[in-house]
Amino acid sequence: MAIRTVATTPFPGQRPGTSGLRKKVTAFQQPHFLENFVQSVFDMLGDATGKTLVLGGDGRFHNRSAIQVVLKMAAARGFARVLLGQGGILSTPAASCVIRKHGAMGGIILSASHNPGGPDGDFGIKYNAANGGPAPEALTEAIYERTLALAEYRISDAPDIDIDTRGEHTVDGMRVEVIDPVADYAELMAQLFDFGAIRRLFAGGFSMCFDAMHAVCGPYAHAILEGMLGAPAGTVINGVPLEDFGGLHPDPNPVNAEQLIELMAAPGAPDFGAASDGDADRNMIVGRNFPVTPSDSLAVLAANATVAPGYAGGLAGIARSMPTSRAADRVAEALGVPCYETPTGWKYFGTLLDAGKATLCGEESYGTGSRHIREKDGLWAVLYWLNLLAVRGGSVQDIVTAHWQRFGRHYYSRHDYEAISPDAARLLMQDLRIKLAYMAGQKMNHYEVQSADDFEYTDPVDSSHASQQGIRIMMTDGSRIVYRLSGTGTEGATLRVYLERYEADPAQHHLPTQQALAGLIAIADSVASIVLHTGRTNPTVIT
Ligand code: G16
Repeated sequence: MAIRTVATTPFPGQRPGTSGLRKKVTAFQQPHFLENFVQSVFDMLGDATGKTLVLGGDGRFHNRSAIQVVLKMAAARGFARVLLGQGGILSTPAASCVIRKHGAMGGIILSASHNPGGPDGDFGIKYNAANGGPAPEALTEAIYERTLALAEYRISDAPDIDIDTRGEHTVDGMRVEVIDPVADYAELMAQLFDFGAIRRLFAGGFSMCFDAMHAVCGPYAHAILEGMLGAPAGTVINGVPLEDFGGLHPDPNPVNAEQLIELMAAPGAPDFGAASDGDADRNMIVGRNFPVTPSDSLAVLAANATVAPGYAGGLAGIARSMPTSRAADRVAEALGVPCYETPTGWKYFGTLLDAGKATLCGEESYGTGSRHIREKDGLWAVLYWLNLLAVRGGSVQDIVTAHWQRFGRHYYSRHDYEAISPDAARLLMQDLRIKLAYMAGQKMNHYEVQSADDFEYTDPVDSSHASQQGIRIMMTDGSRIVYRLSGTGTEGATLRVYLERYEADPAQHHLPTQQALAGLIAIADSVASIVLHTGRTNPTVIT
């Protein structure tokens, strides 16, 4: 067997987005496309001699063939060992857990997360560093620069290995250990949560539906919920990972997880519902006919953090992405701990977690997590809720409405305009930036603008700086409108409009969300001239 050096030319557009490089499967199927990116990642890493790389993906179409390519390139790069999830499967949180537990140099995760899969769907790749977290911005930019100058890559001509059988294999002298993708992760969950209390909850007849959306969380949910915690068989639905997610869009929100939402609204609904996404890092929590917003979920978990043994010592701080509602800020204030506001992207939480400044983190995009790993973690959030329900009793709705009574309610919604023209999207944002300077003091319907800006962030730990992270219009009553362009889409551009209104009065906590936000929605549409710029009269998705 030999290492081949293959001449190549750069592909434009290999800049990682909010979370790694995401493109259509057909883009990744072009000769050299994947190899170029992997080589660019490897070129930016230090000496790999004697080091371990973790490898796995969400099982989507193209995962298995990409795994073989990465293995052969890792052998050519000189890694001593690869820990590979059996069948090429590793959820994003499990990969983060395995990197940390086994002291790996880093990991490659093959996933386009919540994006649709299949031959016509999306594929993705991201590099996670030794702390288990997404590569920081400085590294992803360096990788991108490298892709633009790449002239060759190195790959072993060793044959493909059997990735379905656990145990040791060799690729050109590099050891490949095919591991159980669930074991390390399950062990960690059992350390954090009161599995005894949750087992008793299920034994007492508590019912749950977990929708794995035919994505990677299925094996984890089966093993932990039905296996270790004794939930009845059938608790996990859509639990077999499929290459095209069974045609589902594995994005756990009330629009895409329609089957679960309908079930939870039907007579005889289970006590508790939850769903996770393509790579199992996102989660949605649903009570009986009662979806919980991710922002509220973070705030509720923060307010009740100490119910779980792994967090019995309390919180050092909370972190949320800027567009996430400020429900968590109120909890942080009550607890007397700091609340950090970061740009969108889990990578921005890494330094805060490493420095012990934040214990819980969350994002409006159905992401919640903690210091236990360096990624958001879908099943972890579900187990936290189960632990809370087991200790506190009552329903999901009881817990959330009691929380609103204590802290007030942050009505919250996100309106997405998908696949719009990138030029139109840029122009819309540009126009908004021009308007920022004279917005303060303007009266809009019954709102008055207190301030408006383009969010900038200086990391309190490493002082790295990020600018143009979303346009914020803040009202005097605490309401907000935020505009951002998505960094994870693969078709045209996606405009996200985030709407938030604070309501202290419990008598006003029962309104339908879109109704409660109607005034702000009208302002958001007109200030940004959304119809004029995009030609769209309605959002594609409202969550
Ligand atoms: C990724 C990031 C998240 C981010 C989300 C949405 O999630 O990890 O931090 O909130 O994208 O990003 P955008 O608004 O730019 O599309 P995932 O689950 O897709 O990896």
